Amino acid sequence: MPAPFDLTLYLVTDPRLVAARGLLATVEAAVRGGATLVQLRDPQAHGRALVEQARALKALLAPLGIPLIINDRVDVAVAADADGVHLGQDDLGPADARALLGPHRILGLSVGNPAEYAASDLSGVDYLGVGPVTATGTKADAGAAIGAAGVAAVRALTRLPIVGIGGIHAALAPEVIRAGADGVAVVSAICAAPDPQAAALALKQAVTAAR
Ligand code: TZP
Ligand code: MG
Repeated sequence: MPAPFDLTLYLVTDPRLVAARGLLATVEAAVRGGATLVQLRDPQAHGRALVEQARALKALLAPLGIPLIINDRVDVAVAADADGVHLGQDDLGPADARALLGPHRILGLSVGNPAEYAASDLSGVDYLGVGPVTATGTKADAGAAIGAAGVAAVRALTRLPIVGIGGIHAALAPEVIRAGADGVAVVSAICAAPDPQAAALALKQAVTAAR
């Protein structure tokens, strides 16, 4: 079992959206604003560059007690000694990932809708990313938006912790929480914000108030 983790405000990074401010500065601001978990996501990056970025992020986050999750890449997570991995439906299967990660790292899985949940192998999965909740410009192949009702439908099927993702901003966060999500995951609402710390704070407050 991994150590307990907090899905309240889950920052997912995007290389284009953090380019101007920088990856570390953006993540640092988000954490100051209240982000509770960070995922390094850069689907185009080569393994070597990702490991370097993961090590730098870990050095920033570990002293703060914020877990670092790596998108897709089990090898990168192990190499950089990250806290976990987030898998899509086409990545390594959860059982294979768990075997490579060992028992203590966090394993997340993306689920696009209730049917996809039902068809998923959930062995070794610690939490679900559910969405896109609403339209997102960040991930081209994110699939159809399921709304808060879609989050509620997955919530009804599982006891796993759930984080809503896709097009979420502070005004939408309460609805996602009321649908049964344990937290919200965002890319652009923080990475593209003029003030990522203030954006994170607003999201955190919206989630906390909705509980
Ligand atoms: N997975 C499902 S939607 C999405 C990912 C990575 C992108 C979410 O980005 P944004 O900017 O918060 O809509
Ligand atoms: Mg993926």
